[in-house]
Amino acid sequence: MLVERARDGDPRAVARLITLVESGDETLPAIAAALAPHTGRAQVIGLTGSPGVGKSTTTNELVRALRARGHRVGVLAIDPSSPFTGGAILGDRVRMQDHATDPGVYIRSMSSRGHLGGLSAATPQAVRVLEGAGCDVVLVETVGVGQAEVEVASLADTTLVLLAPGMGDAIQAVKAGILEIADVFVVNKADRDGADATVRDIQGMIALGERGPGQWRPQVVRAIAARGEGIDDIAAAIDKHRAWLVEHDELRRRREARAAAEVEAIALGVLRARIGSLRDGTQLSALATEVASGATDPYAAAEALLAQLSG
Ligand SMILES: Nc1nc2c(ncn2[C@@H]2O[C@H](COP(=O)(O)OP(=O)(O)OP(=O)(O)O)[C@@H](O)[C@H]2O)c(=O)[nH]1
Ligand SMILES: [Mg+2]
Repeated sequence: MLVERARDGDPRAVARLITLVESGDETLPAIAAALAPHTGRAQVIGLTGSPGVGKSTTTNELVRALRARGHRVGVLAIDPSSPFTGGAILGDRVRMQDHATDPGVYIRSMSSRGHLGGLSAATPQAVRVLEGAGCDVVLVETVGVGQAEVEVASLADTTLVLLAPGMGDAIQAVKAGILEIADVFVVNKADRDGADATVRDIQGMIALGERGPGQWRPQVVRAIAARGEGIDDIAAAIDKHRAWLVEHDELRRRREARAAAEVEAIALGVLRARIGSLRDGTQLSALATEVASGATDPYAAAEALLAQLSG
């Protein structure tokens, strides 16, 4: 019923479904089954970058541009570290306030903490909810703190990495392995000193990267998101990347890789939960006693454990 109401465009049903996803609710398999026929078509765009670089401001402007094209848009702002639920990162809400009353836009902040498979499992399901609710495009904002941004890249069709002048961001980008995940670099806050140098640094790094024929060459776009400048260029870079994805059958490949990761994360989560329940029982402790005393080895014990789980 919730899924039907979400499909009818009831924002409270959408919010409720995402809360269920966020909390790893036991009804998720049923929700996923109900959503499945309505998913797989939305364009997913990831935005990542250091705290305060302008992700939410850029997202807000991109939503405006996408709305002007007539798209229904979903926004997920993921906070991988904080334990808040169901609510909002205040800053995100304020920055995206422009669209708060637009029925063609869903904006949601979510925490993935506590979810079985972490960000990698919860976010794709939240994307499905938004797709189910009729969103043509879903923007996913994640603060670039290590692993999270690599995960956001794995679930997006196109990943934007935002940088700002100064702050040694370009060097940081290489350290964190961001060069590999960025389809488009946005040098935001181009109203500040050093934007040219940052653009040059990034372009230099891109030039150094090895790329075979037909491979995507990351685009570099400058923007002043706070003034809505450069947003058309960002949209054009996204379109160009999208066309490349389709032309090289990369869209299908990325989506299948994403689905594989999703299935794996769910399966591992289930497995972990089952092993957790064994830990309290006698089976695992009996095996542990044998391993500790040298009666058996840990590999054989692990095989025995897996056999019990699937048996
Ligand atoms: N000077 C300048 N400031 C900007 C620009 N874009 C955004 N800002 C400001 O930078 C601050 C942070 O912007 P946000 O959009 O919240 O940044 P964010 O990356 O979403 O931040 P977190 O979600 O906290 O990581 C705000 O005060 C914005 O007004 C810009 O192009 N130029
Ligand atoms: Mg933000």
